[in-house]
Amino acid sequence: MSQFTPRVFSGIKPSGDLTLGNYLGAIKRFVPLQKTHECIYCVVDMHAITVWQEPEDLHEATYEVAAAYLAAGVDPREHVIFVQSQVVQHVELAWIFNCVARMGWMQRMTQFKDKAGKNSQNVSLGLFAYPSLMAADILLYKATHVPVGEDQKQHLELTRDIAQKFNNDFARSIAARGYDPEVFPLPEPVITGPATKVLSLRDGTKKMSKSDASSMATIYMMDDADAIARKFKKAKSDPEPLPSEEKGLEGRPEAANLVGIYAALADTTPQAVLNQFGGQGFGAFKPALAELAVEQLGPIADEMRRYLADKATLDAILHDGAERARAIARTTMDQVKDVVGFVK
Ligand code: AQP
Repeated sequence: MSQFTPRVFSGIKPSGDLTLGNYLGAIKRFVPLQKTHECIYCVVDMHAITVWQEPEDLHEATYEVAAAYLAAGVDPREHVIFVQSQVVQHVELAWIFNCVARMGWMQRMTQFKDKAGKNSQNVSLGLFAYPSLMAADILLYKATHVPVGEDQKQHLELTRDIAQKFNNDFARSIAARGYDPEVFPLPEPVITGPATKVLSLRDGTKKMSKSDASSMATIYMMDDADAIARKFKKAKSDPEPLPSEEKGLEGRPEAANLVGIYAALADTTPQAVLNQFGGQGFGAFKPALAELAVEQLGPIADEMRRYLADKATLDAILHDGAERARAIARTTMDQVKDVVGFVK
């Protein structure tokens, strides 16, 4: 039996309006985990500033992420919702992890390479160190499970490497101080379901992203019915009808993406979607998909607007969450500092 309590941690950056990718890849999947795990969901504002954010936009987007967690059905009484910058221990642990992680590990991170592009000498040091802060976010709470989209898989592997190296490097100190056998668990990524990588609606080689310059490529969680219908109508597809077997989606990324989105929204499988729509063209499928998306996202967006109009309630929920997060974070940091050899 593991020495660690099953605990879920995940976070979203307030770096723009939330997308259907954030919803299906992360937020929607946060909700059922509440039945089986203690859950901690964070608005990771310190990650957001690794690239430039207008302060007013960051401020509003922070509330938007919190509102999305609540509107989707996360219960802040039973579980924890908080803002990363309100719990100072994240940076403390991240610094220690900067001294555990190796340069070579960080240089392999494909998200850094993608985001830095040809500009790698001119991006922030924070963008390079991002995965070390992410490891701190997760391990501060000794989380065992992390629901994320596919794009975060490599960062999760790095988190495990950092946890393992910390446990090994300090094994003697850990044993001597009675924290046996390990300080950190090796957290498992939870990457499940038919929409772990929602693609841009305009380019089947790119993921849907908050920071995409084209709003037509992206369905936002707070888009109205007209915008959703228009964007799906214009979404890139192909001239073939939908196949009746999943295998027929191979080599058709745009078609597979739209079927995956439908399946995730309807809580079913791509094969079940093809059982219903196989043989039909996109002229019939896209309006059905838009209707389903409006039906699912509409009530959540209404609830988000209700929360966003009542910042006092959001602040109260976030302050309470930060207080509860801090209590766990302090215990971990007392242990970590002791193990590292810092004087109390
Ligand atoms: N397209 C996607 N499909 C499935 N899951 C996705 N996620 C993001 N995009 C997709 C998941 O959403 C969670 C929060 O992500 P994040 O805000 O921390 O960072 P990100 O992955 O970099 O998201 P964006 O939308 O692309 O933001 P920007 O443009 O600011 O970088 C994660 O679990 C992620 O996997």
